[in-house]
Amino acid sequence: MQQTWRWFGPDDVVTLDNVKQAGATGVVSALHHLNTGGVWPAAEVAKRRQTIEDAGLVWSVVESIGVGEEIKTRTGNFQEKIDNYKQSIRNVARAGVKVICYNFMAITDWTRTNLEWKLPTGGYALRFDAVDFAAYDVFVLRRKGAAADYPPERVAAAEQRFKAMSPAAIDALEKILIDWLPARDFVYDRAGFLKMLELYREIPPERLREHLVAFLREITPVAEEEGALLCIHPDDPSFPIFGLPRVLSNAEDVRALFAAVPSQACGLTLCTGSFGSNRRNDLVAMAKEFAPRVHFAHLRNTRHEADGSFYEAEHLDGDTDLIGVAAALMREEERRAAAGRADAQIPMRPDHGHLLGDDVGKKMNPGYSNIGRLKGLAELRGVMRTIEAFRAGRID
Ligand code: DNO
Repeated sequence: MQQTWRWFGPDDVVTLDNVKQAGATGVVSALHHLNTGGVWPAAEVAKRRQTIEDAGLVWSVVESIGVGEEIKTRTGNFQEKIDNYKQSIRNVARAGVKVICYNFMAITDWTRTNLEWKLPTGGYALRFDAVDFAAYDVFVLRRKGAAADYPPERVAAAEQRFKAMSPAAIDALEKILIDWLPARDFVYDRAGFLKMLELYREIPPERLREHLVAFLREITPVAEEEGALLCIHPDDPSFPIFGLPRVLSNAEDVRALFAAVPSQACGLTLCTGSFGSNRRNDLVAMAKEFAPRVHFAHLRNTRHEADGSFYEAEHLDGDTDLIGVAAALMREEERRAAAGRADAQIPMRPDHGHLLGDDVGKKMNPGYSNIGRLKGLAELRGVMRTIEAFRAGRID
């Protein structure tokens, strides 16, 4: 697999130099400052590409061109936004960046309750605490009908938790849940968030899926014309939150999408961490089944707890068998190479990393530390090299 690394642009404190030192060759980047629904101008795309190439790297993947709420809800100026999206696809593809990742999560992007959860080793991880989440949803946000979405014992635990929280702790939790950048290119306050939740009450999952398919039927032909590969990123977590509809949380969702839009240009970002947040997902089986249409892989791990919480574990030490996933994707690469396909190499990136060592206290994007990701990539590189050696018969 091609080893890539997410870089948020010139303001990212983890520099392109760091990317090279980590041994990645490809960069995953987006024009975050332009992710408000307009066209990404060709000149801006060219500028980002030049910056990456000047550092001796290649811009391999766009992650992400943001999909506005108008497109997901099919309200307001959604058609204009779809047209802009098409032009952005053309502009990035013509600049040579052919893999385009996006997601279709209503309002939110990946959601955690704690961005610096102390691990037994002393490093810090991202964590989703099911009780904190319910405490916010039921007792702070007071979303209509929220309590009915949780088992009664979780609501009871959440009430206790809420009663013990200081106003500052509540503010901190709220900031993490509805108002932070840049995993999302947008922020909400409580009133704005509740308003969006109301809008989505009218949109059950089947409707949201129809909206996704309608969107893809418009943009996939553009990607085909440009030789680009679209790859949807799964819902994170891969179960409903805030009562919002979900459309890409498990194998059935992927099957339904692939059947509705049967083009090779309409593919998947296999994010093992996002799908892995739902214990029912078998990532090795999913990697095998969907491999022909996996255009990009995010490799990270999760560890589940009895009460529904999970945290982001060591790359090789969570509940997901990342060695099995890597082996499945590498088999797919062999098949593609044998068929002479141009996309024989699947770009992968070590997704998220723990906050470790000298990185602690630096202003890094949560999950996007230097040392933690470097460690994740190094471990995954070791896995890939070992699989290669084994398959080449150099070891038995
Ligand atoms: C989390 C990321 C996601 C991802 C988007 C893709 O770290 O994998 O934020 O970039 O969901 O659109």
